[in-house]
Amino acid sequence: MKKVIVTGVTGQDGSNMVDYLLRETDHMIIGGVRRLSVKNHQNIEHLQDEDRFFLIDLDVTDAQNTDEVIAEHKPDYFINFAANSFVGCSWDMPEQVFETNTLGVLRCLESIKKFQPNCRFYSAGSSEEFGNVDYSPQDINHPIKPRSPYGASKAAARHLVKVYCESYNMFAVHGILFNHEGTKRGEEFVTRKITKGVARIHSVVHDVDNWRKRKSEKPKFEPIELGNIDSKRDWSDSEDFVQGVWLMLNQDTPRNYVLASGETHSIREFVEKAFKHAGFKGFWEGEGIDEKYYSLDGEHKNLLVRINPEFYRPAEVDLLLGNSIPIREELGWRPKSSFDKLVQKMVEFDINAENSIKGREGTS
Ligand code: NDP
Ligand code: GDR
Repeated sequence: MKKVIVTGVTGQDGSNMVDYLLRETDHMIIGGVRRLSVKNHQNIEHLQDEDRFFLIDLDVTDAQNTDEVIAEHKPDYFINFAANSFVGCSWDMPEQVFETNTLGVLRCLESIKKFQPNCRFYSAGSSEEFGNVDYSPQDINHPIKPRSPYGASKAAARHLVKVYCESYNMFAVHGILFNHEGTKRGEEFVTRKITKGVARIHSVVHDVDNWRKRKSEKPKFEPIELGNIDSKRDWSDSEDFVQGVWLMLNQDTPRNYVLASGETHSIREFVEKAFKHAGFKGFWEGEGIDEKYYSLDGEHKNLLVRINPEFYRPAEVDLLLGNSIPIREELGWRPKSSFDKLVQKMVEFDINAENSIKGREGTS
């Protein structure tokens, strides 16, 4: 039985990758988790009774740990999703970001080189490496021009992967993945922040309808606060991307590919679509930091979204749009989702989650 080590399994992609591998292969899957004071295993709770999945301690900031794990388990594949993946905080803790995202990759490559040189390695690259883009859509040959410590950390990792492939004849790929989301997405990322906010507001407004029938006072809700709503991203579903990662790891010779939807949408469009899926008819008013998104409740305007400059970044990536034609044509990658389906799935999931919390509170 082949063995696959996946790091970052408590996060979005790692947990989706494990689900995919359990479904599509008969390999043994080893999930790497780092020690935290409070366990955050909600994304892998459903795997507790899986015979072909177990957890090990693996912190990529510790070389002794990566050495021991590779020497003991001798994996056939090592998929490294471990990272500080939040661009926004990378200006506040650049060293920690490089420690995990760049030196973490270096430690994995070194341990594989020493103890299991035939192991196939995946490094989680990012469209943030392109940063200040020269042309659209961006393909794998686009110049590396990061705009954040996070983007720079991933770009450096990409160079390391290339150096190890060329120097030691290792099989290592650094896929360039554009934004991908889903129901396991962290709540600090803009899509999930919006869909959770929409669900929260939906739940209050839904209650208003009930209370209005009982002629009691209208409850209030806080609007969602966002930063730059004009930046554009190429969003996909993480569940589609894990298949692309696996295809990259199973090509004959290691080659990096871009995974992307080939569509770009602004944060503003995401807001509009998310509220629409929750049954709100919204409209924008004002400009710049005074711009606001409202819905109409009879004569009364409900404030749904406002701008908070606290969420602006020191430097922004204004536009991302990826060209994934090569992996579709050469490796047969076939994403199933779409922007519309993705937003709908996230909004419905978060509304159902709000409703079940409310249901539990109602019965307790
Ligand atoms: P998440 O933030 O959801 O997951 C990151 C994972 O890394 C978590 O499980 C986290 O564990 C783990 N981790 C953090 N530090 C360490 C460490 N020192 N040792 C071991 N594990 C650690 O990210 P995603 O799933 O969204 O992304 C996966 C990878 O893909 C990341 O490398 C990200 O940078 C990259 N990427 C993501 C894109 C996206 O749009 N999602 C696009 C392009 C690249 P813990 O729970 O303990 O914090
Ligand atoms: P990104 O994702 O930086 O593209 O990195 P994020 O969702 O954080 O931001 C996307 C865009 O939305 C703007 N924005 C806000 N962002 C956040 N988080 N919170 C806000 O309130 C807000 N308001 C506006 C941002 O300025 C930005 O333009 C993601 C991560 O998954 C990386 O790990 C990955 O490498 C890249 O995608 C590709």
